[in-house]
Amino acid sequence: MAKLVFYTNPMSRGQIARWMLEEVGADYDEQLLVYGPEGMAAENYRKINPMAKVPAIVHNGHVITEAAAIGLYLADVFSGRGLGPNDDERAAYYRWTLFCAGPLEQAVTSRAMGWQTPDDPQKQGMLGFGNFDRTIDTLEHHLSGRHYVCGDRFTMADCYVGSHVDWGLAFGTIPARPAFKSYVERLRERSAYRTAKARDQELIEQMK
Ligand SMILES: N[C@@H](CCC(=O)N[C@@H](CS)C(=O)NCC(=O)O)C(=O)O
Repeated sequence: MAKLVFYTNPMSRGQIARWMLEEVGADYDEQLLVYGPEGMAAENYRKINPMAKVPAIVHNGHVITEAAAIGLYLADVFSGRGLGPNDDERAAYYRWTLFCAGPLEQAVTSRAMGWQTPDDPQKQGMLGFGNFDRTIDTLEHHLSGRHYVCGDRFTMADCYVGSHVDWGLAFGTIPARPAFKSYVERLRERSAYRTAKARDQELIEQMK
C-alpha cells in the first residue's frame, strides 16, 4: 500500500479523519497546518484543497477532502479491515453517513450560529434538515435499540456518525439523550478512537 499524506490540525474535524485512519490501520504521514495564511490558506495547500480547510488526504495522487468522503474512501481502499458494509448493511451505511454530512451538520451548525429556522412549514420544506428537532429526533430514532449505525457491527459509518454525536454531546450542541450517550460510550472504548484522540490531544498540548 502506497503511503498516504494526512493534512490536519488537531483542533479540527481532522480528528474524525485521524480516527478513521487509525481504524483502517493506515500508514500515513501527518502534515500539520495552522489556521490562516501560513497554513490552510497558503497557496501550496489550496492546490490540494481550494476550500482551504482540513482534513484532506492524498493517496496515490488522489485528493480526498470532506471527512465523510475520507471515511467511505478508506473503508473501500482498506477493504481487508472489514469496515465497509455487507449487503444487509449497505443501505444504512450510506443513508446515515450522508444524513449526518448533510441534514445533521446543517441543523447543528445553523443552531450554533444562532440562525433562526422559519416556523413556516413551507419554508422548512426547502431546508434539507427541515428543523433541528426533526433532525435530532430522526437520528435518535435510528440509534435507539441499535448498537451501531448498521446494527450489531461497527462500520466506518460509525466513525462519521459517531463523531458528530460525540462532539455534539461534548459541546452541548446535541441533546444528551440516552440513545446518544450509550452509543458514544461504546465508541469511546475503541482502541483506534483512543489512539487517535491521544495523538490529537498530545499535539494540542504541544501547541499551548
Ligand atoms: N465539509 C468539511 C468541513 C471541514 C472544515 O470546515 N474544517 C474546518 C476545521 S473543523 C477548517 O478547516 N476551517 C478552516 C477555514 O475554513 O478557514 C468536512 O466535513 O471535512
